[in-house]
Amino acid sequence: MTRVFSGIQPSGVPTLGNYLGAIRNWVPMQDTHESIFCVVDLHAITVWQDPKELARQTREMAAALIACGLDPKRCTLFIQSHVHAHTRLAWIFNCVARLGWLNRMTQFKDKAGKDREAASSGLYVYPNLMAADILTYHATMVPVGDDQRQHLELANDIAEKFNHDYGVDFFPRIEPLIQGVAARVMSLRDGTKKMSKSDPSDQSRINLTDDHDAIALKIRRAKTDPEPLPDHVSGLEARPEARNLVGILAAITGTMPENVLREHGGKGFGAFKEVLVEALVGHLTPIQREITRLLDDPAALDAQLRLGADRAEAIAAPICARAEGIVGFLPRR
Ligand code: AQP
Repeated sequence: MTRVFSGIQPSGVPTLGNYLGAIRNWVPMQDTHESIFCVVDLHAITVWQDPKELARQTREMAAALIACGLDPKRCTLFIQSHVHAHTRLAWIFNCVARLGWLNRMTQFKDKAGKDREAASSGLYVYPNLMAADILTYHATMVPVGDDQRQHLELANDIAEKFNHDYGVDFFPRIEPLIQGVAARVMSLRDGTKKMSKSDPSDQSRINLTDDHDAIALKIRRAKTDPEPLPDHVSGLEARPEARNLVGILAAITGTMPENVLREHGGKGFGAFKEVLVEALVGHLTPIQREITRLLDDPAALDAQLRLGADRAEAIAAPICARAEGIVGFLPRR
């Protein structure tokens, strides 16, 4: 069975972008692939996180993943810092990846912003850790949102260079799996920027935990243009905000944007936004109830994550140890 790996940062509440671009696509994979999913807290601290909040958000993220349909019995679900192979292999990859490769990463440029000198070195080498996350499981398929495509290409470059430099055929090639009409959900305030859990404006995103009123307010305030909706997808060209809202409704109702426009083309945004609010509330309410239920029993949640970490460790540690042997590290006897 193909081994699948993916992760999500506990850097805030999961957004509709995380859900539609990634989490929702992970759920069916549990039945068709050997699936490993991880709350990547090591990645989260590449930008400042309040320690208490990080701990709370890590549990909340794990609860949200289960509430969205990940079943710790059918997949391996764990917290990244609980399995040390990730950081051990990441160090080797820090020494394999070239600075020129990292300099091309657009996520670093976006997140570091204008003051690059002040960014953490962790943020810079983030893609090397991501490569280690995947390759310490010899996973070959990685379901992610479109924003991660460049990092996965880099992971393949690292795997290839490792194999070439040490004359081995050890790390496999990774296939990104970028699925669905909502592979990139955009900010509600700026249709050219992706929706992010750490965007300073809460109005830019729908959080999976937002209640009816919050969703209604954010969607009603979402930036749009003055034109009514077109009848055809070609009419969404150069209208990023309209395209985003149509894409969200299509994804949440399990259809294609052309079908949404067949039904709503010609409407103004006022009426369309009300349809979108109802669809979002209907879809997210059961997930929110389940998150609350799971967080009411943190000991049970932690026990599930501990079992997940044990299972992950059993796969990752031997692969990492073999990589260390290839590099020439003397085993501890
Ligand atoms: N806007 C998005 N549309 C579609 N997919 C998205 N993903 C993130 N944003 C969108 C996908 O969600 C998965 C987990 O992402 P992550 O938490 O590991 O990192 P990220 O891509 O940096 O997500 P955020 O929400 O933007 O977090 P912050 O604000 O902390 O940086 C990935 O598969 C990603 O593609």
